Amino acid sequence: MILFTGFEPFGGAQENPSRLASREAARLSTAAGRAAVHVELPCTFGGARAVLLAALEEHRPAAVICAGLAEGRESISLERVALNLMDARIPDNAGAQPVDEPVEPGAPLALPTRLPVKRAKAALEAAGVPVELSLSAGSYVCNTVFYAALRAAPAGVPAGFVHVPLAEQLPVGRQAEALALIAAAALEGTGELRVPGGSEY
Ligand code: PCA
Repeated sequence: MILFTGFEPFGGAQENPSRLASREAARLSTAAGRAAVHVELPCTFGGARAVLLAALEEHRPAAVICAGLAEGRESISLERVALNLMDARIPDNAGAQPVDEPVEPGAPLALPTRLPVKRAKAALEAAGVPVELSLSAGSYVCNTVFYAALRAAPAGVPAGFVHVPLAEQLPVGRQAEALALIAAAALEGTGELRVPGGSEY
């Protein structure tokens, strides 16, 4: 079972493509013989984490692909590092605005993704989907969910975070296809490609 998560709208927006794309990715994966569920997360620091932990408990997934919207980006962003940091630019949907607080006090500052992001990037490129590796998921609710997923998913379960662009930038159908391909790559194993992927800034 694959667990896909996406977010409700936030910051006054009407829609969030991440929830549409992850719902459709669960449908596509299931149709391709890889059972999957989609769970929508509230865009709140406390609630998102609680709903994610409950979903992990309930579904005991073999892979966890969490998605969220990154408005300024033009490609599918495969996040590489989760930070133990909450520093909110705007209040969340419950009005909370943590400043420089840890997601989990006493836990490591940073955790690496448990998705084979370079292999997934190659798969997306082969499918003609614009894709990039990203070193930071920010310090808002998405990063908190990324960090919480890595702390909570049992060892050996691939888990990670993907930022999607606005639907105007990349149609939701293509976003969904990308998320399903990332899950398929993760289920093939966490073995990574030995290719350079760094950026200079
Ligand atoms: N994007 C926000 C939170 C919810 C979402 O879809 C983020 O990048 O933190």
